[in-house]
Amino acid sequence: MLILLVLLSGCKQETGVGKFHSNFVTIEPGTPLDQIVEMAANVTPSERQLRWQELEFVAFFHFGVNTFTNREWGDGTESPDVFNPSSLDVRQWVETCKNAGIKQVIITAKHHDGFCLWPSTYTEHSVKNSPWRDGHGDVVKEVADACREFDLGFGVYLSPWDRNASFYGDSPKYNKYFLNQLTELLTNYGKVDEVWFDGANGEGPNGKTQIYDWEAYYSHIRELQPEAVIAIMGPDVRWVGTETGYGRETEWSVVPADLQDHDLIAGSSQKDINYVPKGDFTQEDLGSREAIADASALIWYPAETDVSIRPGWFYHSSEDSLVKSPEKLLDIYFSSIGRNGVLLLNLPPDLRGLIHENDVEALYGLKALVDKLHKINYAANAELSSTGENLKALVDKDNNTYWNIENMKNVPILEISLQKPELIDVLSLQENIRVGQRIEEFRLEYLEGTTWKEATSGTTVGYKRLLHFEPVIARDFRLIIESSRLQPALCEIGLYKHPEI
Ligand code: FUL
Repeated sequence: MLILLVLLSGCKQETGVGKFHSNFVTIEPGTPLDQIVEMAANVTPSERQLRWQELEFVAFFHFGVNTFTNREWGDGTESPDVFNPSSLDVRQWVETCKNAGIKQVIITAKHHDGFCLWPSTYTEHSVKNSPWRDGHGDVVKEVADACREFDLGFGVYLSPWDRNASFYGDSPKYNKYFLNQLTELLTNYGKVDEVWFDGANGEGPNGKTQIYDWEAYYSHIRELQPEAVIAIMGPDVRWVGTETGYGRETEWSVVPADLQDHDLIAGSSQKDINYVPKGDFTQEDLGSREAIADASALIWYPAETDVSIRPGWFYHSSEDSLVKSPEKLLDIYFSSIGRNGVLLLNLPPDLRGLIHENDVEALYGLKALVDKLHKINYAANAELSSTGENLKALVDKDNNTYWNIENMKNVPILEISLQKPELIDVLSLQENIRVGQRIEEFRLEYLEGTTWKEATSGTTVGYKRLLHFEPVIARDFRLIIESSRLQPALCEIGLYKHPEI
């Protein structure tokens, strides 16, 4: 396990607190729990994980033969003839994302049907044999180019499960094929920021069993695109465990290393379209003191929360009226980005090869709500007081700086006195994860007359925590960090009005 961890992580960095940290730690049997907790508090993201986390909001484009056959899972027998978008405009996809505040996109270069959106030399099942642009088109290239033009990150989804490759199940041969496809994707399209391997496999009991050479895939990616994160069936980014857009209220980015187990991930992955995943990934608690007590190693393995803007992952005209509303998307925003996750929102291009008007409208509606939410941070002009140092860091919009409470003996309390009483119903907190994820329990109170009353409370913070609570009108607030693994490094605080009020 250790060798694997070193190969996958390879990260040591110096943080603001002057200690060397890394994104994994091994634990000797018999280590007392308080020491394990301290070790957990010092696990930090690798540079590539940090960059990814700070994106906050990324998009999926599910596009391929399924778009034209009106299916969710193709079986690999589709003729490339069906792939024929009438007016594909990838710039429209990427520009829409840019306008909506999305920072990176991931294209389904190959879904389970094995059809490649780039003209792979290793298969005939690709755009090169489609009527689209007389077989001279390359969707992957267009997406990569548009990402560069609009300054967005670029990622590829490459399905390990391939229902078209006749040699799928002939493990060495398919592994070689898969590596060749990775080589094409990772060398011909400039910088790649995320490689997404899903865990789905619908082969029945008599189906083909493919033994994937994950280690070879990972070292190949590290060699060709060292800055790319490898997600889901990969070491850098963890699937949150549902496809609803709702993450855990208690979300630790430091978890036991065995959560990287491929069988575990695949076992809890989607088995068919109507399957509700029920594996360990859906458990409520992955990283609490109890959850890490028996771990032999801990890793920084943060959650990505994926969901589609429509019921399906691929475009179906029958779902044009079922696009999620801006209000629903905002709720998802609170429950993904606001629960220490990165939101991966799927926008499936339609038969024309465009993001449908209804999806664009919903997405722009979300953007307007998010902008309205963040318009005034009432904490920014408030008087902040506490015994800690560098309080200004809490409202400087810089995730590198933080409220330094290293020498504080008692429970940290931050008092926030607004300029005048305001209606407040949203709390935003961020930890400087370069130092580690540490907060276990916090409470926000407001002063009513001479009595402090609870406005809201929570457990983990991590990169970001957003809480929407019953509105209160008050001038004085206080944040109490009731429990923390080592000194917390809170870097930002926000008090806002919910945009729907
Ligand atoms: C799953 C796949 O089976 C779905 O079709 C979709 O691509 C989703 C994001 O991942 O594993």
